[in-house]
Amino acid sequence: MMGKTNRKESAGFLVRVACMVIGALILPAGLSGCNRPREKAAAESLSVLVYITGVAAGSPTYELLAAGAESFAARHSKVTVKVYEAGFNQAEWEEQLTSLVASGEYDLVLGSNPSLPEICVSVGKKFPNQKFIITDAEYAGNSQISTFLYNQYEQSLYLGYLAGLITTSTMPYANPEKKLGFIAAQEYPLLTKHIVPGFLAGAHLADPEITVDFRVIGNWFDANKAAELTGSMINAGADVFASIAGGAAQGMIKAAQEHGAYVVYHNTNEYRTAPGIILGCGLMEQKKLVEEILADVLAGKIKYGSARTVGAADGYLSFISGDPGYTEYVPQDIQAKFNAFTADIIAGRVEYTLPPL
Ligand code: RBF
Repeated sequence: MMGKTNRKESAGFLVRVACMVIGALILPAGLSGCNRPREKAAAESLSVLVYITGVAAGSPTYELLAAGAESFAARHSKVTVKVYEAGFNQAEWEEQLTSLVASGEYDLVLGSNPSLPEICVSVGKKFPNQKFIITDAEYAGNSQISTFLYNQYEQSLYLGYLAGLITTSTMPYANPEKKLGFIAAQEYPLLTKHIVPGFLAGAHLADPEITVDFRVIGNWFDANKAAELTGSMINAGADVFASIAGGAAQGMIKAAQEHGAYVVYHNTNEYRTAPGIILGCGLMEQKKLVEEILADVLAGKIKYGSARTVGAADGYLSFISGDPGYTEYVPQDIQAKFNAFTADIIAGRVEYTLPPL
């Protein structure tokens, strides 16, 4: 019995390897017929590859992606989830994804990164039956791919407004200069077209004279470099910081604590890391969205080829206003102005144009 199973497995393995080689290297797209082990209806079972473009630890969008898929699988016995961390070498991501998809084991690849759709287009050409759902990204018109973009302009608008209220306040670490700091791991369109412009626009709603000192680390893990940059930006007059830097952001928080500056934080509840320093946290409802997406996959309701945008009005981006890190440390007059502003955003009363990506 054992021997039979083993033979079957090794035969299956050989077939998969052959398919990998043929599908990836020799036959043109659509002809190989490999990577087609799952012709059954989506509702019967679902095998999901959660493809993390980096490492999960320290990166809220990835942690929430994996958490959403795993919690969905825990509630649905026919759903299996494999979480794969592709690491920080972006040049290897396509090759890694190609070999995972070539195994034919996954009905669905689930990822969260603005740069993933283009990689999926390329991998999908070799494996025309593979489906991809990518959040935090926008790509329409490919029948294998569905995307869900968070309106990060909106989250940055309200975090920028809060940072603007703080830098122009009389709080202990707020200096007379109207200067904010923004630390990015790397530059990419969602950052330069939505996140940073939204942050500056929000700050300008507090005071049009505010400027943003913008610096780039060069990777998503170097917390020491982030700390160094933060220190020099504080010396140059920045007193409230934001970042999109994954795990490296911890260096910025440390430096803000050491030198005396404030932080507003995107996507997750980070207040407890530095109470009195981190004064505002946005929340990306990635876990909720992922669970909804997987429910739709099971129900056959996903529209491939479509690109959906979600934001504050429909509850996918919010601000964590009930935490003591906000209620106890932010002065009452700032809270009053800021709470009115977030209510206006949710109600669609703040006018802005979302720039194209
Ligand atoms: N965000 C993270 O939190 N950690 C990462 O390691 C990370 N790597 C990224 C790599 C690339 C090439 C791009 C384009 C974005 C990356 N992001 C990362 C950003 C993330 O997908 C998202 O846009 C931001 O977290 C803002 O919501």
